[in-house]
Amino acid sequence: MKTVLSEDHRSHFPAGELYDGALVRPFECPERWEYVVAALDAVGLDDRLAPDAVDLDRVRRVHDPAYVEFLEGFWDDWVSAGHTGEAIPMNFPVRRLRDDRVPVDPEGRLGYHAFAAETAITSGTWHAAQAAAGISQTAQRLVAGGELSAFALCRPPGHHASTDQFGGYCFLNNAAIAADGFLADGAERVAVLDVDFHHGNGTQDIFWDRPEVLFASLHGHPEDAFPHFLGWEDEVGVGAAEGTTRNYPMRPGTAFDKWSAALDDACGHIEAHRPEALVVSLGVDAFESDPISFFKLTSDDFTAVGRRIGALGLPTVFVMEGGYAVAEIGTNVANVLTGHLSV
Ligand code: 5XA
Ligand code: ZN
Repeated sequence: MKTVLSEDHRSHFPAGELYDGALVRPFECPERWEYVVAALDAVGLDDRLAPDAVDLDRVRRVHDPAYVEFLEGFWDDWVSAGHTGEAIPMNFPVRRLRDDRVPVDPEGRLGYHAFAAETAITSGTWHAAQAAAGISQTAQRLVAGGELSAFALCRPPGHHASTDQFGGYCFLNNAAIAADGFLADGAERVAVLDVDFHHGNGTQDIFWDRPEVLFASLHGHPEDAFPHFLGWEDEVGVGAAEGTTRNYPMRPGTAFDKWSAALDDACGHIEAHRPEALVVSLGVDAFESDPISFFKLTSDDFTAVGRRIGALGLPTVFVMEGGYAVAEIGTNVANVLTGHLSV
């Protein structure tokens, strides 16, 4: 299995994340990438590939072109308006406010395109986000071209990014871009399996009314976990796409016995969808020691996760999402990939 990766991720690393009433060093940090690379080396997964340049026309198939333009030009507008610090969104068009007017002021546009305040935009954010999308596109191209699987080592992650909003450390939805890439290349049906601890609200939003994409997500229950306002079991898609969204919200303390039953059920729906390719939103923050999550999966469990996904027998693109137990993130990712290859 080839890993597509680039050093460009380093250009996005905000000085601060709003957490617990303070600006802290972001959990989503560059060392995560380094630990993953080292762990892949340790298990011999050292077939590496640099990404092609991002294809923004394809990015605009899943994201609103106005949102892509916002991300691309925002930092210059922010600085031109006299701001000197990182851009942290602070007010949003929520209930009882209007969301049908886009402000002109950069601070207003920032809130318009955001859904959470922990995620700052910096001078290098667009550079890293578009590079991550290019990584995911390159991995998708490898698999569309006949490779059985590929790993897109994306940073920043993507599954919270909706058609026109960023948040939860995500700007462009790398997994959705890969899934849609298969459709653009002629596939009739694809599936996205999201095993990150957090609900993939952005991916769900993007494919909500698209029956050709089956989206299944295993995550902390929205009553208990970010992003809190999406991810209930009764969210199933709309119109012709009804039944092509499957949510598995689970409670604090969930361990592998219950989690793997949900994975089995999700895999059943994926098989029934008869996809030509699978995209896995590979977060490993379901790990027992993750600092911002509450599931209890062990490192060995991640090997079983990879094996179960491998048993689907589908051409598969793994796309890196979350995971913040930095010392173990590499082992957990490597365990999923080696488990997958062992089938
Ligand atoms: O998968 N999403 C994440 O890991 C980010 C969660 C951000 C919580 N504020
Ligand atoms: Zn996560």
